Amino acid sequence: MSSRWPGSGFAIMGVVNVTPDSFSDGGRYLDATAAVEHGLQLEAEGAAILDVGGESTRPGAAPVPQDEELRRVIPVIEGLIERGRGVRISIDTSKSGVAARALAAGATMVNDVTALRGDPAMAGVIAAAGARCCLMHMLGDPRTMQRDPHYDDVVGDIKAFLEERLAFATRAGVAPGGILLDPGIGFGKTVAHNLELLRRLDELLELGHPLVIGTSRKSFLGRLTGREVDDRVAATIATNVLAYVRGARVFRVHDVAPVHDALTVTAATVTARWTTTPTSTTR
Ligand code: HH2
Repeated sequence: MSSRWPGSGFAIMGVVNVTPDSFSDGGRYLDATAAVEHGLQLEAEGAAILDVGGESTRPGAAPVPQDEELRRVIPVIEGLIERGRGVRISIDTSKSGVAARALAAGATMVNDVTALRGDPAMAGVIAAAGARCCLMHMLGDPRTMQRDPHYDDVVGDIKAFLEERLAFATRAGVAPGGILLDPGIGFGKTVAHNLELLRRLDELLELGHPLVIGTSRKSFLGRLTGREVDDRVAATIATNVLAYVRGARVFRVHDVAPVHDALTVTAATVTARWTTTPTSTTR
């Protein structure tokens, strides 16, 4: 059984990267059939949303021309809509042309890591389609973002940035009820910045929008644990549980099943909605 957002507390956004060079799963699902099968598996494991991306955002990633990005993602979105059991599709792109085609193919959300700064037509495309969008913080761009990032106050600076982007999006006609916010873990942040953001995530709740968090397999977890990218599930779970406790409700992850279990238990504990019946056991 999967948790749906909104309503039952949290939503998992499963990552479907149709790229040769994503940092943790590049090349694994470049073929549309493999990507669709992978997405269906993530839905079965509890993902309420699938985030389909055709261009890596890792530091130094090569830019992908629009035609190639479309060739990668559109068949996957069509396949997931045809064969999925109602899973919602988010398109992870910064190009308005890709967003428009993805929305026409059935996606209902745009996850733009530039927060509508990359393509001047993006906000209009989202507004015209009445789609949801995720506005994420990034310092600089993927080529430069990890070069000695600096903030006066990492949480305060990111909060101000997201507030300004929210105002921009709503002025452009994006429905405020469909806007999600993401501090952009790993996008122009040191290990200390990422940890401070997780520790003080609740301060971003004051912006009044659902918070998305994406820590999955990221390098700061490798720096903390000494583990390689494929061996960071426990670290990913720890950060997602903490983010839930601090108020995040949408969790962008590669390893859906274990994170879903962890958040189910966390949500039941924190919200105390689980009722004890006379026949239930305590262990
Ligand atoms: N992280 C990545 C990509 N997109 N979107 C949001 N909203 N939040 C994130 O934290 C986020 C994101 C990076 O992860 P991944 O997709 O696995 O890697 P790559 O960009 O190399 O494809």
